[in-house]
Amino acid sequence: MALKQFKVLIKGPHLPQRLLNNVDQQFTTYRLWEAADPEALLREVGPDIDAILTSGNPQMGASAGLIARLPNLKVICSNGVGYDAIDIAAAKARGIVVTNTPTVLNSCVADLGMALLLNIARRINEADRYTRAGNWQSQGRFAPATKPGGKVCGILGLGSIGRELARRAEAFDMDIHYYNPRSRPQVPWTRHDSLLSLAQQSDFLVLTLPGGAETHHLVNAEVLQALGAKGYLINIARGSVVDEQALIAALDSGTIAGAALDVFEHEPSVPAALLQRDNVVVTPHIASSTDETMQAMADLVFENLLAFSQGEKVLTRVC
Ligand code: 8YV
Repeated sequence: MALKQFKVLIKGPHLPQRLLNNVDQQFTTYRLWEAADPEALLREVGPDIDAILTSGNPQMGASAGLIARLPNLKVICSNGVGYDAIDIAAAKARGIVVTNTPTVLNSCVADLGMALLLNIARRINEADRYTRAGNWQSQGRFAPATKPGGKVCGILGLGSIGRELARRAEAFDMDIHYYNPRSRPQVPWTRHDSLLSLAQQSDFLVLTLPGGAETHHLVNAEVLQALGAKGYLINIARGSVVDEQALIAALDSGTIAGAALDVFEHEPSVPAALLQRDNVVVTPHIASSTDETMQAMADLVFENLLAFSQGEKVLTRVC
């Protein structure tokens, strides 16, 4: 098929400009979110769409409803490793290929996870505010924080990102524990048979598992209770994995010591109760957001789309 005959529906604006430029140059593209009447656009061009370009961002993905509107859809190419916002069952039912961007973002996501752990442990954001407010002069030394070295870093989900996180935590002299549905015999870390057991023994519980129905609210009030009053929760996975109201209640009651969060249940909306606390660090879903990794992800998405459009094997296939 001539490249320009290959029609791509771009789901939303949360995509690197580099990727948008490449796709616009090679294919015929339609920007669903820019359409004055998206429904009219889907009626007009939906039958001819070959591909959806989207991302792992919870606001993007590809719903079963959208997939159903595109009878000629052949491939969904996503910018991101997580594909919980894409209806995989609907895609599989139609034999639609889905691609994502694993591996290229592992180190950046793990870097942010370690940075969030160090930040909440050493209360860096709080110390920054303390200093800027002139409190060092007026109130004296900033109160001591917590030493990560020698503490237990509990990793929920020992996939490729979880293993990168473990390597970083080991470099800070932390004791690595993990819970994963499948044990990883080749790793020298302590495996737990349940999330509750992991939470009970963790000082820092880091979430690196996929989002989706199977992990929805996996971290609930019981798990937070097990993490305990000296425990910290770090989430670089998906907001959906944590019962956010239970987390707020646990912070209110001192059930846990604090939290550092890069993802949220209803992002970009973040509950005010999480923004008004010194013992909560928040970042706006930036774990993979470095120039280098954004470029690598954008190029991988484009290579997948180009390969598919040329009848070649895609590089990183989900289904
Ligand atoms: C992506 C992510 O950058 O990879 C994922 O699943 O959540 C992020 O790393 C984001 O989905 C792109 O918008």
